[in-house]
Amino acid sequence: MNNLPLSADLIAEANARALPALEDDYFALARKLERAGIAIDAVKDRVAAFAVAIPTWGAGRGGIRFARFPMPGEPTSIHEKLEDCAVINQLCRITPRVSPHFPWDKVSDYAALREEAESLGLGFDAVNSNTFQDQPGQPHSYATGSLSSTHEATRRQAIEHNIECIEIGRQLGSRDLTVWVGDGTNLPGQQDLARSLDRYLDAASQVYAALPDGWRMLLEHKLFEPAFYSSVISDWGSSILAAQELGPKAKCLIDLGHHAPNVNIEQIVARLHRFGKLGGFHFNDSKYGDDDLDSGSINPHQLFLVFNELVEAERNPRDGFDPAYMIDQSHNVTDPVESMLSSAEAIAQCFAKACLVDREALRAAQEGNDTMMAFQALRRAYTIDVSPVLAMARLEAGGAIDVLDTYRQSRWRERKAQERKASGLGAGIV
Ligand code: RM4
Ligand code: MN
Ligand code: MN
Repeated sequence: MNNLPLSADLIAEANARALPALEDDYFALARKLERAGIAIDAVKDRVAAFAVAIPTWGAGRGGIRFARFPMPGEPTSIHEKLEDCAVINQLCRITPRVSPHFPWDKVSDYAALREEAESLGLGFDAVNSNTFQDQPGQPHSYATGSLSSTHEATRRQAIEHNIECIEIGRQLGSRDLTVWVGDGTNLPGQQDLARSLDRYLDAASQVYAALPDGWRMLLEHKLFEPAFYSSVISDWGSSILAAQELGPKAKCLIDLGHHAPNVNIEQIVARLHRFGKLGGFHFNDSKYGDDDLDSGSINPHQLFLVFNELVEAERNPRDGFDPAYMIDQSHNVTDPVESMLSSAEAIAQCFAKACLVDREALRAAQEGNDTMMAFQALRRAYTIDVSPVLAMARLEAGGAIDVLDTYRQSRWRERKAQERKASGLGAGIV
């Protein structure tokens, strides 16, 4: 970790200016929590141990089906993306791992990439395969499916790509393969709905068979897009059935944006955990569909309720509960570094609030059917401003008290705009 991109002096100077106000707020909150029998340092320790991975593809400006608006200084290679991810982690200290996507992040030497990341203070999280796009020169198209394709050769190509991702992940130090397929149909009758699932299961089991010891295969479901009539792994029901059929190394991954409107996602969390199948999370927020908006920007209360279930799950672990947490967002008009700093903060806030829930009071109210007091147990925790705990944990870990202000002072993006080549205008997610 000898290559951190921002000047330590800049962070230290910004922290020195912000420290008196932080100490004031921290000790006021400590007194408030003490009255409720909570030791603030214990909460701070839990926050300090919390981590959420960042996606390499979130470091660049995203795009929609209609356009992409590049920003000067955005990264255009995996190396520049790692640099930006290192800036994020240097400031917030809760994003020490990066989740790569292949073939987008392909390089010729993965041992060197791992070293490069380590020198930036970063490790690698889940590897993501991509069989939802065709790549130049690819022999078989995924236009009508990948792991569930009706063509044997196309299925084989998709299986081989996933196995290649595992091999790359092994070199990078990952231990999870996340598989999201866009497979599905766009018109009723296009495919036999039962047979396409059979084909998916058969192909996925061949990927599963290639998992090294200690690895997991995370199945990510998504209701629609790119398939608009039916998706093969459309919901948590399909996902858990597939994971159960594949075996113990297969788990389900919940992306917050991949559900029907108004679905009770926190209940899905509890259900998947009950069956030992909750393997990972993609955090983002949405108003309409898979909007990939910044975490906590639309429905922070839902995020808190999700963490409430995750903290419950931590207290009652099943099947080695150890979910892979990741941010999965598309930053279309903001500086992606700023969006991810703000999102990591929103996510950690909800985690910290969930840690503040008086579990005994909640349980007693639930057992006694005291509906209002059960809700109040959650409400009391949700309304506490935990930002001083987060800031103190960051400061002690070497990060910045005010992440966004320090980032702006560093003039990182302006400096990179002078050095980096311009990115393309093309539409799409990368
Ligand atoms: C999908 C899904 C996947 C991500 C791609 C880029 O909607 O969320 O996790 O790999 O987008
Ligand atoms: Mn996702
Ligand atoms: Mn998505």
